Amino acid sequence: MPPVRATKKRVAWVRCTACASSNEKRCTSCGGRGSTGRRAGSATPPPLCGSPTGSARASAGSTARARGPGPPPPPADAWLSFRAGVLEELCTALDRLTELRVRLRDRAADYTAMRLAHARSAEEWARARRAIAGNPRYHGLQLEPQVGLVPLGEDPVSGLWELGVQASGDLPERGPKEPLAVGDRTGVVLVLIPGGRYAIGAQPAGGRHSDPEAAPNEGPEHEVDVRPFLVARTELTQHQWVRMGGINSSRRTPGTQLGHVLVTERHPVESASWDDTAVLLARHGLELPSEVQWEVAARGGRTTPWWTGADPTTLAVAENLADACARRFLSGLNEVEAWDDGHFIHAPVATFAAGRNPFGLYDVHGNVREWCRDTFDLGAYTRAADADGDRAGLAGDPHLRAARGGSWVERASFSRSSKRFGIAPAFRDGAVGARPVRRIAP
Ligand SMILES: [Ca+2]
Repeated sequence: MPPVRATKKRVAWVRCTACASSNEKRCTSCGGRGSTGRRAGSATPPPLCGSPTGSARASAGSTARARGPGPPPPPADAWLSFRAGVLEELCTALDRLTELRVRLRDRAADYTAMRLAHARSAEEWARARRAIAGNPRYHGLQLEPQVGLVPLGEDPVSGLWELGVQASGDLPERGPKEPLAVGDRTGVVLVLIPGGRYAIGAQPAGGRHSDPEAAPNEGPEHEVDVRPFLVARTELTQHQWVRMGGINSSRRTPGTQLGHVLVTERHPVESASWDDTAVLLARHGLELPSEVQWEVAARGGRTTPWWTGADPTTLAVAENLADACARRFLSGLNEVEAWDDGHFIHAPVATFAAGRNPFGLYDVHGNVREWCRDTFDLGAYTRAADADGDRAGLAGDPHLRAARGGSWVERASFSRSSKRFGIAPAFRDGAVGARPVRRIAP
């Protein structure tokens, strides 16, 4: 038997296309898979050594077989578009998250400052609580310390207590017999209005609030049981607005020179929408007044069309309205009062020494009109109001918010205590501002 001749198995040497070394099947140099069986001139290029392409294709193929045929993959451009959309959404969400973190940090700083000041003024609050409880105007009210507010004492003229809003500006020191001073950088000072039954509204004839100019939507005169609340003694100033974190979008900002008038930080903020104002005030525990609260505060217990009296000329030394001065400087003002109050745009708040009403509030009839929180309803005064003046079932135009008081562009008849207006909340008007209120925390 002829010897069996061992046959030598032919080894297919290939050149690894990744590391360029010659190997058998698997590249021993780089550990990858070589270009098995490839010969020069082959039409189909092998996968690269170490490249995931080959194994990935194989894996994808086996996965596809396991899942069945399935839907065809989306076209490449649709896939890219989808990923771009997802990326854009992620970026937008990241921006929002960053903005939210900044706002949360600001809020935390505000509340930290409030807590510290609260602790410092504990003794001050204890004295204020005793004094307020003993003041006959407040009928024994036990006022708990209010976060973010500082007691400023009793006004010597009105006999009402005043409290300052921290983080809204400098808080004034009380002198022995004078009302608190008002400066360019003075913060918000709130007057504590006693609770009780107040009459609001007016009609042309009859009742205590007889007013020949009263429109049907200003009546009927009616009484509301109102609980104590705090209301700013002045319109919100541009300084206060900025200190509280607002962006001043007033048409006439500090430094603007118009004729003989140089606008200062003490001028009221204007051209702020209802929405912007409500949001900013809420950050500081404040809000816009209900129409009930506004009228109670503006009347100061008086029954006449203006707190100054039944004669509009009594406003000449007390309020900034459209007058002879405005006629001289402004074109387009056809109806003005005959007197000259010295101002043709808004004036610094509390300019008129004789402009303090019996509650110690300034500019309620003039300077800038003031937003209220109510939806504007012509029939509101026929509906019941709660102790904060809010009325259930308001059926007015949901796109309008109430505003009260006159302004530097209007005559006295438009500044009466019972006069009511409805303005679109997004509207920015150079003659509309705000006077904040605050409910008392229990
Ligand atoms: Ca006003």
